[in-house]
Amino acid sequence: MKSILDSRPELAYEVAQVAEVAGYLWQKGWAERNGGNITVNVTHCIDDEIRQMAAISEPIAMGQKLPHLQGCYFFCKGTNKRMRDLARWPMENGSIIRITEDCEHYEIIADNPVKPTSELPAHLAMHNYLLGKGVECKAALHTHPIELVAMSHAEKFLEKDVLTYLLWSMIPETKAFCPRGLGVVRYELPGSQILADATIAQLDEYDVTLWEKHGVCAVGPNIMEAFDQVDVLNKSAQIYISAKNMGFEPDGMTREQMQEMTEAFGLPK
Ligand code: 2HA
Ligand code: ZN
Repeated sequence: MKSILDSRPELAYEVAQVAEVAGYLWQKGWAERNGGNITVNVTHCIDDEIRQMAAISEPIAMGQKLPHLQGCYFFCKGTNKRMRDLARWPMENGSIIRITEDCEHYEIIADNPVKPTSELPAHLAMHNYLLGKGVECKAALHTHPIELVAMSHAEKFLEKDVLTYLLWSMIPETKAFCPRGLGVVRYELPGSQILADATIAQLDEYDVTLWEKHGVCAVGPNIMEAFDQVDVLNKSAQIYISAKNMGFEPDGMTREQMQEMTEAFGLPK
């Protein structure tokens, strides 16, 4: 079948990166059934021929005006599609959408009329917010990492920055590779505008936000880096839980060790 990716190596590369990450999410057990979603801003790969392409769907309302997304293009996982299928057949389980001139609608342009993810309001609101601030974050990822979600069921871990400091102290690399820590959004209905608004409120401080009793939402310059931040945080959660399973509360790195590492790596305080 003809694909928009044919003879467009840059666009094909972006989609291949999404497919690779989708496979990791499935292998990690973070993507049961249709769980999780990915959107990537691919506007930098779009040529004049694509700009002229007719839409293959009606314009679909986004439910909000997102002015910084005017004329942008996104690759989106399809709603109700499985990550494990996205890994193998990305263009059958996702689609490329164009934001229309009024910034209130999108239309699907290729390859198939696959309707985007149910968390599109949160994803597009995040892309809009970051573009408005001039932050170079092209990818947004939502997934259900087991240990982080488990920890979100305890009230004591949901206080601001409690989990950030606990997870940073489990292994030095966590702060090095997730230097802005982990924000927290209290439980809201999946796919809702309230969840989207609460998530963008975290973006000034954090790249990764924990959705209570649900999952995480991460942004990054590309999909691999968004995935890496969640992977690093969840690894720390696994170390914490392993220690608890052995019957003790892990000591964590000391304040002095954290301080030494923060200075050596030139990280924010
Ligand atoms: O896409 O994970 O939160 C399915 C979900 C919704
Ligand atoms: Zn979810």
